[in-house]
Order: sequence, then C-alpha cells, then structure tokens
Amino acid sequence: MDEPRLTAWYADPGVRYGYSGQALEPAAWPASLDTLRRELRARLGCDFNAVLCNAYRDGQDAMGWHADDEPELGPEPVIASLSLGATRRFRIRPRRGGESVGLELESGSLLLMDGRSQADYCHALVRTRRPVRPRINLTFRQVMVRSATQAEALRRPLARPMA
Ligand SMILES: O=C(O)CCC(=O)C(=O)O
Repeated sequence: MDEPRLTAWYADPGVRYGYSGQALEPAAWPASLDTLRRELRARLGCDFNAVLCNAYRDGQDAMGWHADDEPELGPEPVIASLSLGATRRFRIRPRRGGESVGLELESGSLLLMDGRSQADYCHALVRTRRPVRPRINLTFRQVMVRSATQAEALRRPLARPMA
C-alpha cells in the first residue's frame, strides 16, 4: 500500500499488526531497538513487544489523522513514541470534535500516549512546506497475541439462537 513515509515493524515472534488494510509480519529485533525497549521498560515499567518505525524523508512525508485503536492494542494501550532527526509538528484533537493542539516533537523527545488517549483523541503528523531533514519515529507498543484457537473462534460465524 502506498503511504507518504517508509515503515518497518520489529516485534517478538508471532506478533503481527494490521492497520489500514495491511498486515505487518514481524522482523527480528535489531540490538539497537532491543536496547531502547529495555531502557523504556526500566524507566516506564511497561513491557513492549513491538515497535512500528516510521521514516519521514522530507516535509511531504506525513501521517494522517487516526487513533491507534486496533483491538489487538487493547482498550487503553501505552504507546511510547521516540523522535529522532528533524523536529516535526504532531497534532492531537478530540475525536468528538474540537480544536487541535500542536506539539513540536524534537529529536530525542519521548511522547507517551496512555489511558484514554486513543479512545478519546486522534492524532496526526502534519506536512510542512519548510525544508526539513529526515525524521525517524519509533512507536513502542504491546500487542496482544491471540492463540490459534482464539483466532479460529473469531473467524467462525456466531451461532444463531434457537427459535
Ligand atoms: O511520527 C509520529 O510522531 C506519529 C506516529 C504515529 O502517529 C503512529 O505511529 O501512530
């Protein structure tokens, strides 16, 4: 699928992620990203089994309005978002409507989304006409893994109540 950015998905074995109609198969953790997730666990007390990496090559690469509310992230996911490279503007707004708020995400900054962040708000990484250098964003997540039996049960049609 065409996206205005580059993406990669590193995760524990079997941890898949689907969004916008695409399914990401896990690649093994590189040592550098594994070190970062250990550091985050030590500082935040949260386990992460996956990281979605987004590379924004220039100001035209972006991410549209969305919430990370896929069922496999659970009802109140903790998402730790680390920015590296160019400073870019992140915007957040209530899902029920209202003004958006902008945050300049600088290199080395860590944005933590938890609680009802995804249920009540959506967010975007907006385009800019300014000439900007590339930026990498790493969003560490904990994805719930279903057993083969649970996945099969979800695929089966619901039984009809007896008349
Ligand atoms: O690049 C960013 O800071 C935003 C990333 C994001 O919204 C996401 O991965 O869901």
